Amino acid sequence: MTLFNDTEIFTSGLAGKKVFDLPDTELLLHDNFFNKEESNHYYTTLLQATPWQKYAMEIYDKTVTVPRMISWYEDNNNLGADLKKPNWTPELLSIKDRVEKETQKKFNSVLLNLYRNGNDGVGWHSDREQNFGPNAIIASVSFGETRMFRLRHKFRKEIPSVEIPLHHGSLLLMAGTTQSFWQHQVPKTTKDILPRINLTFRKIDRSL
Ligand SMILES: O=C(O)CCC(=O)C(=O)O
Repeated sequence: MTLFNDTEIFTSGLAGKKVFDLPDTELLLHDNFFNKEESNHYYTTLLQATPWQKYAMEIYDKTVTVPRMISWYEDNNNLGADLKKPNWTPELLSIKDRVEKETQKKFNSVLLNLYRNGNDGVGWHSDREQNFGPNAIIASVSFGETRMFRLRHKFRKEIPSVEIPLHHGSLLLMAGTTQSFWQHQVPKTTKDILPRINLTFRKIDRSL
């Protein structure tokens, strides 16, 4: 099946790599990291085959269901016997392999987010958890609808926020001190849009 061939529903962005010249961050965007055919294949397969779940978190004594669906995969030998996660699918393993070859880094887990429409998003946060270790490297792959990825410096309010459109098939690398100094979000939008899937590959050290 050929997807999106006639419609160009999912633009694939401009070719090439972009390194952002911003303080306290190492940020690299690789548009068209996956070509359109690969991206369409991964999009369709992940949309259908992923065990998407609602996720609720405690915020100020209230339980709030986040406006997106999620799924988490992690190497079973990292997790311990009582915490089994779904096994990595062939598609996830091949995406991980490409990302690892490009970054020369090894990842042992991935968080998948499904933004079903413009009502889904993620608020300002940093990916800063103890078991990521200092200066965590996060490799973020996007398939589907282009969504805006915003970054703001946590401490230097004079630095304008940055808006990066994350296109179908793109890879965004966040490294160095990014998670210590910057926050990011994917804002909701009133536009009538199609779903987007985002995968953030991480290295978790459960002994930390
Ligand atoms: O969807 C994205 O591009 C960002 C996802 C994100 O911020 C996260 O998973 O922590």
